[in-house]
Amino acid sequence: MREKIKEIFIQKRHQFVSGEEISKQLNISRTAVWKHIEELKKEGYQFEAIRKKGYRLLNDPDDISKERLKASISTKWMGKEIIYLPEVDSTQRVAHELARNGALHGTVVITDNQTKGKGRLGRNWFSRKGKGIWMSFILRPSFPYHHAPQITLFTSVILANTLKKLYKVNFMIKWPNDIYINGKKVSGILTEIHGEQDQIHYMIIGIGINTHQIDFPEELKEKATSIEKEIGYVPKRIEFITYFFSEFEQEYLHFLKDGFAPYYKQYNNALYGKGKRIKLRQFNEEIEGTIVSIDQNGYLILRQDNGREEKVVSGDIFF
Ligand code: BTX
Repeated sequence: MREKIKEIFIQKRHQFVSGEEISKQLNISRTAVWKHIEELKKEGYQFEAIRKKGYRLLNDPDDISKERLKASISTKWMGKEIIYLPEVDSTQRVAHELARNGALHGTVVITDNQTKGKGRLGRNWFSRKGKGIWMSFILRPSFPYHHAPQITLFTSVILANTLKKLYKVNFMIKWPNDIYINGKKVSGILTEIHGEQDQIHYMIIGIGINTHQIDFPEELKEKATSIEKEIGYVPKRIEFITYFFSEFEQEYLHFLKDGFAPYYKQYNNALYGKGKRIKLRQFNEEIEGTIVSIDQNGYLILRQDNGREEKVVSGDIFF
């Protein structure tokens, strides 16, 4: 019920909404509305209250609008340029368009509602309004093309570290690009590269994080989760974004200098499914084996039935 009351205030931002209006709309008593508003205040929502007019939302702690992000972020380049769109088909598409037109390294496109979120290999990414962080950022790296896959792994480490630092949750990384908590996916990363031969013109890194979603569509119920579901309280998206940008910017310098090697131990410590037998799909081919680890280049090491270890550069894992 509190979620519905929140929605009403957010949709009618800048307008007064009376307790009576809410009570009628949601079919609850005015006392119940008042109690929910008191609870929202404890969560950091601020209201202006005027007799006979009702309440007006002044500040929403989960607001990720451009002004709010700008005020919170203190990085040098990561997220220095922010494009906030209340609704968009895919932040990935917009970021490509901006990058083609010369947008700066570190430019971020973020939305509250993504209607056609993209996953890898033409899959969909479910991005419900206000229930997650749906963003893409542009990088103009100086490293060669063949190092590009490592940036996805590097980003996974930074994401996982952010989760651990802020929420003390037991995260895992499913090679190459998903973050898992308690066996379910909480976040996915999509890296797209534009370049030629040995030169990268730009990369777009898309990140989807389920922050507040409690209910998932039927097909995702068994495999998806959210930060809120796992930690039991409402996380603040702005806090996550601010911390993640600052970590990413700092560590990116090391990544440029030393590559993925300084991060592969952290990745291995969090590697999901170590010792488990899996199927790995690459293009139209399927290999079976047991996950051993990943190496310093970010390749997955699989032990096959004949005992031979094989290094895999890319693919999709199925348990
Ligand atoms: P992926 O292809 O590894 O994962 C997609 C698969 O994950 C889907 O087929 C589905 O089974 C499952 N899935 C879909 N939505 C969710 C969800 N919300 N939570 C958990 N599991 C889900 C991973 O692709 C990369 C996803 C990147 C998404 C970001 S959002 C911002 C940016 N813009 C954009 O269009 N995509 C990226």
